[in-house]
Amino acid sequence: MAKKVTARRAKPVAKKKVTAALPEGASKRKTKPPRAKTAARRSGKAPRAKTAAKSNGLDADMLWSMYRKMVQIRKFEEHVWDVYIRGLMPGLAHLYIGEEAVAVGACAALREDDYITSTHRGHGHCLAKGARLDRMMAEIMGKEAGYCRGKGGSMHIADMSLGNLGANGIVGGGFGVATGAALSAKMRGTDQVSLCFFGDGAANQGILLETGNMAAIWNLPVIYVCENNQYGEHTPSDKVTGSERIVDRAEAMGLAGVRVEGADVMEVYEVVAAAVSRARRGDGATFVEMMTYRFRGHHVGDAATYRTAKELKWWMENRDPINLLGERMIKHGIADRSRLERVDEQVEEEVVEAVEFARNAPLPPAEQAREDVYA
Ligand SMILES: Cc1ncc(C[n+]2csc(CCOP(=O)(O)OP(=O)(O)O)c2C)c(N)n1
Ligand SMILES: [Mg+2]
Repeated sequence: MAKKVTARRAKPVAKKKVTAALPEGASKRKTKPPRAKTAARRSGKAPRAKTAAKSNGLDADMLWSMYRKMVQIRKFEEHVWDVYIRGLMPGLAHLYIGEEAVAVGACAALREDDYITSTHRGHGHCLAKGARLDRMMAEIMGKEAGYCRGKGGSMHIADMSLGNLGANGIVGGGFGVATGAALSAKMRGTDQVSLCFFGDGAANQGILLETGNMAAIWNLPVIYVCENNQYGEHTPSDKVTGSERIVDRAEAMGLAGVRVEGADVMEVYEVVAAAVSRARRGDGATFVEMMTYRFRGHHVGDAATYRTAKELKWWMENRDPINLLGERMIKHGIADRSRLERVDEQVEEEVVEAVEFARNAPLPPAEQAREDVYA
């Protein structure tokens, strides 16, 4: 007779310190991520961060640029929500609100000719890699002026000229593309790197093991960035993921691994910049787990009733990446509230213009329906 299995995990993972301010009932899952440098040291071979954005030598221009970009993503998506509610776009969109620091910090560490692969929750990645607001919004509204001539929509925005190899409706669909791009860069003898964004849910797709292993044995210039927002659709990550720390899988694949507080754009930048330098030097791939949280539902039509208002409130009050950076800039005398507000107002105007552009742009003509179809 088969033995009754009582414990879900055969071997308990090492105990983590639980943040005192965590909401009740969330302590099992919402452990405070260790500081990146501690995690890096622990893993032995993970990159050590050494960049201009270190806490005391703050690079003001860079912080302003990261602040502005995060606000741009936030406002763009608030307008996507509005466009959806007004019935101006076909289909759905998965909002990135709350996770902005991951895309912005990571892409700030890349060159324009480096590659990214994105996910179904991809607006933030695309904007952080340099996409234009008007063409993004046009794509979301299915207009010909969009990045994929209105045929891709929210989940398939790509722009090869920016190294954006594409958002992807297939969960885990970026692993093969990003790893292949890294192999291509290596074979062509360039020093380009490739960065793969994916979710905690995607981390359970088998292809991660296959591609991560290839990256390790071929020493590929790739960075795997796991956006652990702690849910895959409506399912809490700990219900479907055997290890509390997804980054622990890195060691098994022979990759360097680091876990990062994903709401801290500077920490994200520092760790990814170190991983990028490592990859460019030919020292191989890195796996970075970013602890983050989405403030909206899985997609625009999801009321997110599977999580508590208290949990959401905690994250919004304590881990809003835009507020965290704004307060830090004020503390260090780089910004004051009125200048931050001016940025918000300017960006709002830019996004409103993009919405108007997209609204007035024509739909693709019917004759184009069969173009760009691979059969
Ligand atoms: C191969 C595949 N399986 C299932 C789905 C349906 N699906 C869409 S999003 C999603 C959850 C993905 O979770 P995660 O990777 O954590 O990303 P998040 O939505 O949290 O950003 C699922 C299961 C899909 N699109 N592709
Ligand atoms: Mg997730």
